[in-house]
Amino acid sequence: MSHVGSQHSPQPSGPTTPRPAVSGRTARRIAAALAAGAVALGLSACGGDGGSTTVKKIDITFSGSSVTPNGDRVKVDVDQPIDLIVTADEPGELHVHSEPEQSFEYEGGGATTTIELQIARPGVVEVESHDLDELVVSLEVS
Ligand SMILES: [Cu+2]
Repeated sequence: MSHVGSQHSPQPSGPTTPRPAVSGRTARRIAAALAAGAVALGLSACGGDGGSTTVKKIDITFSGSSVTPNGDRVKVDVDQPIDLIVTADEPGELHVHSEPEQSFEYEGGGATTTIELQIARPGVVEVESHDLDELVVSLEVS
């Protein structure tokens, strides 16, 4: 019999079994799902929580040894643009107790200086004049 050898040909078995051909398609599906997830994350990061983007303007007047306002609480949103509009008879510096702290110089002689700031996290941020040792406003950031 000339075909005996073929009857004893080894069966494919064990680790040499070829894998099903779907693995490539599965990998593409996973990649697509990851991409969709990334888009969703991007949207939620940019969409915000409806916080105001309207500029909050706070007028501050220094005259002699007094300042107006003098310890008022002002509510602002996280990342809302804030303009401190400072009119002063003497030049000085405002201290913003955010993280990190910031200080801004303003002009004197009755000039008006606009200081722009934004607070990135919720909390209470005090704006002080160290020249007068006075609390000007407390920003309630939420
Ligand atoms: Cu300070």
